[in-house]
Amino acid sequence: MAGRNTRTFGDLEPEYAAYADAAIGMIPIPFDKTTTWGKGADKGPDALLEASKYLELYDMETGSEVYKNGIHVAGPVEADTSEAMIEQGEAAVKALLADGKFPVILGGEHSITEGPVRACASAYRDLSVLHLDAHGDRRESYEDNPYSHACTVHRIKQSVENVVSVGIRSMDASELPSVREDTVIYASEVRRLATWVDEVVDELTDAVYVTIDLDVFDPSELPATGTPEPGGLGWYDVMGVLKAVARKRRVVGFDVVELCPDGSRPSPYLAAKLTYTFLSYIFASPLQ
Ligand SMILES: [Mn+2]
Repeated sequence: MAGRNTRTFGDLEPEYAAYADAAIGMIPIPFDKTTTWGKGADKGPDALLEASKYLELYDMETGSEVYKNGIHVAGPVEADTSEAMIEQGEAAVKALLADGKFPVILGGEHSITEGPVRACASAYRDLSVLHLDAHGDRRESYEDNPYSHACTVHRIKQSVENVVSVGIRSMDASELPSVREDTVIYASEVRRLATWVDEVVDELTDAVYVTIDLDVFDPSELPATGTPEPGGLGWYDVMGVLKAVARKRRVVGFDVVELCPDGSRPSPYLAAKLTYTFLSYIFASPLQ
């Protein structure tokens, strides 16, 4: 709609998008400094928000309209260095939590996850992180950079003990000790284990932060990401595990990262629908 501030989610009317009454706060972190192949994750938040204008705001599965809780999109975190971006991301999420709002962070490359996880780890004791990704992300350093998007899980394990990874199908040999410490459901296991969703839920503590690297999806469903990997999960796989976690655990925040817009509509729309549907699951849960 011409003239409307583009930084809203779902093209919401001001009464649902204003900060004061919104239960949900979205923070764009359009950061892309360390990605190694396809560049453009800094364009992810705007593409997701633009696509969100075309969502139908009634969620059929839960029979709910989660937008009525209010969804405010904050000004973006803009930083030139990884250190500054992580600090500002942590501060922005802490401010939302202090105001009692549910944080949703829109990336950006995967390294944006560290600040929000730190903020949630200081707010919730015994926090788990559920990590959806094609990649292990457990390198200690990549291309001589410890802040690389390939190091995210290694870094967040400094503030959170329990990380559960789902969808992994590409990693470096140096990551083996780290994946052996954690619960990892590989993409191949999603295909063949009927019980994988229960296993994921069982391994999570009560409070859970979820980080969703969109390359967890098969590139046939979501091609617009910087480092696509074949053999990925489908929409119903991802939404199935998110629904179970929303119902059985307390989700305290989540991020959606590594959308690298390629000019087509399906990927940004999938990212927007994923964000909205997950919020519908979370807010329909009696635990919320
Ligand atoms: Mn990845």
